[in-house]
Amino acid sequence: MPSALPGLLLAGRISVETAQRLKIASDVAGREHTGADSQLAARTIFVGDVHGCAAELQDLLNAVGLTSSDRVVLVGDLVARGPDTRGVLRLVRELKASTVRGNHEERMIAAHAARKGGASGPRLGSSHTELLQVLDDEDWAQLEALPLHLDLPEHGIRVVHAGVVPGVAWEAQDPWMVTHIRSIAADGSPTEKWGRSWAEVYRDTPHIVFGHNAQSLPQLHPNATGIDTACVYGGNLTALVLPADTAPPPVLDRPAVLVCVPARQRYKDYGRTLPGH
Ligand SMILES: [Mn+2]
Repeated sequence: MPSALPGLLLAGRISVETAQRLKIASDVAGREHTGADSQLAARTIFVGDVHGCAAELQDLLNAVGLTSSDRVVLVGDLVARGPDTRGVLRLVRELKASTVRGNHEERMIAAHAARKGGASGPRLGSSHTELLQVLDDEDWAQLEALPLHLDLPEHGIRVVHAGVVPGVAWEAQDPWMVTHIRSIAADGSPTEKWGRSWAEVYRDTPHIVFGHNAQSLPQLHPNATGIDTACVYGGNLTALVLPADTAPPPVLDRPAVLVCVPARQRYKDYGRTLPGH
C-alpha cells in the first residue's frame, strides 16, 4: 500500500479503491506526508468541463497531487460526449467533490423528468440518448442535486457553469444564462453565441470561476477565470489550484496556479475552430 494511503483513510473522505486508482503518491507535488492530515495545507482544486473524460480527471488529480485535505470543485458538464460519464460521476461521489449544474446536466435532467412523466422531452443527440439508458438512480439523484452556483467566500469566488451577465445583481440573473452565456453582443445583450466574452466585461466581485466556453487556453480576466480547455475535443483538462483562504492571483501571476493535463485522445469534434487556435 502506498505510503500516502493511511492519512487518506484516516480522513475518511476517499475509498481505498479510489486512492489506488488515483495512485496518489506523496511525492507527486513534492508534498511531505507526515501522517497527520491537519499538517497538510488545504487547497481548493477547481476543475474544468470533464464531459465523461474519467481517465483525464484521474490524470489531473494525480498531477495536482490530490490529498484528503483538498476540496475539489467542478464547474459542471461532467456528463456526455466523452467515453465514461458514469466513471466521472462515481469518482466525483467518492471524492465528495462539489459541482455546479452545467447545461448538459440540465438537458439530461429535463429529458429524464419528461420520460418519467410519459412525455418525449427535449430532442437528444446520441450521447445523451445513450446516457438516458445507462444512468442509474444514484447517478440521477446526483445530477438532480446540483446547484446553479457555489460561493466560496474564503477565496472570494463564485463558481457557475457558464457565467453571469455583467452589471446585473446575482439575485436578478437569469438561470438559463448562468448555464449558457458566452458573450455580449454588439447591442449589449447577453448571448450563448461566440463573441466578446462576458468575462472580459465583468469587473465586479466576487471573482467568477467558470467553464462552458471551450478554448485552447484558460481564459484569464481580472475578475473571472475560465477553465474549460476543451478536454473532450482533444485539448486539455485544467485545474485552478488555490491555497486555503487565498483569492485568485492577478492575471499575470495566475498561470502559476493553473495545472493542466492533455486529453488522451480527441473524443469529439468541436465542429468549429477552437477559440485560441
Ligand atoms: Mn457547457
